[in-house]
Amino acid sequence: AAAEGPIVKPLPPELFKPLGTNAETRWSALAAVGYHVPIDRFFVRNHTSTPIIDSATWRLEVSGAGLRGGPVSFSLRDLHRLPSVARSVTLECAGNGRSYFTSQQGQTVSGTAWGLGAVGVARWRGVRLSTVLRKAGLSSRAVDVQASGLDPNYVTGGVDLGPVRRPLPVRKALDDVILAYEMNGSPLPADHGAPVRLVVPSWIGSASIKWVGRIEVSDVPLFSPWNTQFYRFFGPDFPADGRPFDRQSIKSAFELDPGAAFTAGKRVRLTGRSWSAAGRIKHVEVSTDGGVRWRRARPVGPSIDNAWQRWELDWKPSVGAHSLQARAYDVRGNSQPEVATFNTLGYLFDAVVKVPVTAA
Ligand code: MTE
Ligand code: MO
Repeated sequence: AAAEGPIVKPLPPELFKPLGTNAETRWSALAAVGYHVPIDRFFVRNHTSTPIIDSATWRLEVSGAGLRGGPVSFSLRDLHRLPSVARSVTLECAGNGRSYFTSQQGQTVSGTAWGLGAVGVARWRGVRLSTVLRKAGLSSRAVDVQASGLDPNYVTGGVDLGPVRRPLPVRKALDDVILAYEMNGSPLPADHGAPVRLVVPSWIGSASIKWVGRIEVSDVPLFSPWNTQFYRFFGPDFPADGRPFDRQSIKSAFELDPGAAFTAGKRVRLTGRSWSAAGRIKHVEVSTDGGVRWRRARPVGPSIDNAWQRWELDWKPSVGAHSLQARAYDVRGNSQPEVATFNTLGYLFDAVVKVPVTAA
């Protein structure tokens, strides 16, 4: 794997906000697109940088004491010959919405200061991880399954933490995880994990390991810094060594950027999307008066499990400053709270976001 830039694809400023080695999608860039987020505006979250991998020589090595035999290796062509599946699945960084802990709740958190643009739904095609594990000789002793990325090792505070990796319990690995080689009908692009990445539905984005080179199948529990040091809740409400989590939360976003300007007295169509890792979105409420009155938004298109629900609502703004809010309810009875649970690393912000807009 040759190292390239942090991100290889173009990042036009009207589509992305760059954040260090990452880029977040501008929500205004989703107003004009359909259910799936096109590759040219899908967010990128890189711990280090995007490697360029030759798919002709790339191999996936599956090994470990959770297999009946020795290591088994697959080429991309081998994977293409196995039965494929395609699913629309949300990929969302655990830190999505982190900046609102500070701007709405006045709390200090560390990590990339994402707005709401570290999320996207794409159509992923690939092979079920279960198919590959069974072909590799999965044994009944298997406990955890851990994919490692071929991107440069993550070095922080002078310590080399090794390749980006995180274990999955074998039960999840066999359930709905995909080894994806296509995104929205195209071969997986470099920045999103070419030639092959994991897509782990309902889990935080960090579990969906990009540029997979190796899968370890273990007969004992595995640990990595990506579930012992990061991606845990730390803070006054949690144990000293933090509380681990794996599932994403529930959120809503308007397809506009904070500070958007409208024409007073003229009807506008507000559009947005809501999503929940716990199940399909049931309905969405919108307030245009700072949370006093709430109206049901009209659903647009499908509400897909592990993906999102698009919605719209018409509004005639008066002159002045306004605060727009959207609140989603899923089929499991979850909804968005007024205040998100504080944790020092700023994960899983799920509260209703107040979006300032003006009309003149
Ligand atoms: N996989 C590898 N190998 N290296 C990474 O830095 N970042 C993870 C995950 N997979 C990462 C990775 C994180 S934190 C997220 S949120 C998603 O990839 C982002 O996927 P995307 O860049 O395709 O949007
Ligand atoms: Mo992430």
